[in-house]
Amino acid sequence: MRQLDALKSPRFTQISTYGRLPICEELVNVKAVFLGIPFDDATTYRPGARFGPSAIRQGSRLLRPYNQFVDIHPFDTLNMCDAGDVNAIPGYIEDSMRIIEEEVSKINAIPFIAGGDHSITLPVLRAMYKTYGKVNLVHLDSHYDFWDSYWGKKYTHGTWLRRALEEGLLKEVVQMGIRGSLYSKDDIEDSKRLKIKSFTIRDLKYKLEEVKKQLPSGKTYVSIDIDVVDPAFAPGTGTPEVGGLTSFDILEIVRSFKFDIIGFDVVEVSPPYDVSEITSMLAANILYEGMSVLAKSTTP
Ligand SMILES: [Mn+2]
Repeated sequence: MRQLDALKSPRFTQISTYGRLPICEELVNVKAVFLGIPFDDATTYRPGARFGPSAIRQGSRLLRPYNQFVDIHPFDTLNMCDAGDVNAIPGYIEDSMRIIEEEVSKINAIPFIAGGDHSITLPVLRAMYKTYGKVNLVHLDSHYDFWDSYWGKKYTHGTWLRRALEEGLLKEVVQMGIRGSLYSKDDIEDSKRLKIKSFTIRDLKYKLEEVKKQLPSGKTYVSIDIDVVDPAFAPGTGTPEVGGLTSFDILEIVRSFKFDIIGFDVVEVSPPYDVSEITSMLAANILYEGMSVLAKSTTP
């Protein structure tokens, strides 16, 4: 109950000097936590996502307790707290992945994760597999992220999904928001071969309601690369692609989720490329909407 009391304390109703949530002291009756994974050594272009967690905490400080569109008090309902950051090791991808998997496995609550580059999702999915067996994945991104390797290397922020499929961690996979230039037409063929339901940005813009019907039901992990949002709304990221979702679009898509959320990440926020906290505030709000949908599903 300690986290709930902290949420009601005067210190918390004012703005915390850390993030929006009180720091976890003990995980009693805590249904969900915020967790930072400050790792960006698997990025292929602009770095900086290791500073995502601290910027997203800063971006969360303006969030108020009641979500009027979902009609829920997410922090209160889930008795949430901030579980701090995973101790990833700069420069050591495989070691960091092992540590991320271990740390996420230890948390007996649904994690809402701030990345970090997209490679962190692979060890998180390994941890999900340990707890739940195979899970569904809803992946919002401007990129496919199922390439086999980059520079001959298997673990990068563009290959995590291929590895997760090879390791048998996933059931249904639905991708949304794909756009931009590709390496070749093979990328499109690969999504069919890998049995992934891939929807482009045009699918989202022109037939969103049909796409929503393709979303899975049951236990589902959500992974959102902030670059699914247009760089005009989310400039602080490593591999921006023009012609994306608006900030309003992404919030509405998350609010429409009906499946059971077992984990949720927002990755690739790179604060050194951000302007006026626009990207980190958006990331904090996307996580808030995810928490709200989960909270709503736990109330009668
Ligand atoms: Mn991406």
